[in-house]
Amino acid sequence: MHSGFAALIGRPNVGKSTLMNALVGAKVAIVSEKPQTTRHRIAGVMHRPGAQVVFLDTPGVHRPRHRLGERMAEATASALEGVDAALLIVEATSPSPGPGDRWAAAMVAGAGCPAYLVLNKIDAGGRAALPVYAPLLPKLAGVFAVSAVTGEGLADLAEALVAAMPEGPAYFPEDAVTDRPDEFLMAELVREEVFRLTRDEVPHAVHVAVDEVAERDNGTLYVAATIYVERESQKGILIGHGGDMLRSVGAHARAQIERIFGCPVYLALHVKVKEHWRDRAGTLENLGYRREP
Ligand SMILES: Nc1nc2c(ncn2[C@@H]2O[C@H](COP(=O)(O)OP(=O)(O)OP(=O)(O)O)[C@@H](O)[C@H]2O)c(=O)[nH]1
Ligand SMILES: [Mg+2]
Repeated sequence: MHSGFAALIGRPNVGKSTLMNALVGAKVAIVSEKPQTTRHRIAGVMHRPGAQVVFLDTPGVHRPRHRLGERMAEATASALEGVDAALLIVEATSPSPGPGDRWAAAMVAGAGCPAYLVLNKIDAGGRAALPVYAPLLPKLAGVFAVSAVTGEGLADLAEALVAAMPEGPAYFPEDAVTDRPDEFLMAELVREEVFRLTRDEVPHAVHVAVDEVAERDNGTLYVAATIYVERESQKGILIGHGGDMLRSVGAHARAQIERIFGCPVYLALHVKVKEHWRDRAGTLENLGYRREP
C-alpha cells in the first residue's frame, strides 16, 4: 500500500476546495466565488487501487483581520506539518502572482517535502501563466495545469501524487472520504448557501452550528441548525423581508443535504446574534475554531 498526505495551499479563491472535491470524487468541502470560504483544515481521501492520498484542504493564505483569520492561518500552517507533498495552487485567470501567492509559495517551499505547482482554472485562463508562476518555487517536484471544473489534467496529477506517496497503511477506511463528521458538512452546506445568497461582510460574519440531527420514524432526517451573526442588522438581512432570505437559504441547503446524505431532510434554521464572535478567543474555541493539534 502506498499512502500519505498532500496539503493544498494557496491564496483565497484559487480553487483549492473545488480541486480537492474533484480529486476525491465527492463533495467534502464547500465552495464559493467569494474569498475566505474555507475556515478549517479538512481532509479529503482519494482512494485508488493499492493507494490512498489524503488531501488537506486549507483556508486561503491572507492577512488576518481578526482572531478567526489568525485561527485560519494556523490551520493552514498546521496542514504543512509532516505531509508527504505540498501543492501550491494558483489560478490561470490571474496573469501574475500577487502577495498572497508569494506568501503561500514561501510556506510550500519551507515545508521540507516535495513541492508541486498546480495551475488551476485552465478552462478559463489557458496555460500562458505557467512560466510566470513556476519561479515561485525554486525546487519543483512537478508542474500541472488543470481544471478542477472540467477535470482536465486531474488524472495526471492524481497519478503523480499516488506515485509520490511512500509505503504506508490505509489511514482511512475504504468508504470514508473525510475526517469530518456529518454534522460538520451539514453546517457547511448551510454556510455555502449563505455565501451564495448574501453579500459584502455578511457571509464572513456568519457561523453555522448544527444543534441536533435525529432520524425520524418515517425515514426523514431532522436537522436543526443555528446561523450566528455579529450584529442585529446582519440578522435582519439573513431573515430577509417576511423571512424570504432564511427560507431561501433553508430550501437550497436542504436540497444539498438531501442529495449528499440520500434521504429526505427537514431543516430547521434559527438566526442568533453573537457579538464579535470572530474576535473572541473563548467563543471561537466553543464554535469549533480550535487550535489545530
Ligand atoms: N473556471 C473555473 N473556475 C473554478 C475552477 N476551480 C474553482 N473554480 C471557481 O473558483 C471559485 C473559488 O473556488 P473555491 O474552491 O471555493 O476556492 P478556494 O481556493 O477553496 O477558496 P478559499 O476557501 O476561500 O481559500 C469558485 O467560484 C469555483 O467555482 C476551475 O477549474 N475553473
Ligand atoms: Mg476553500
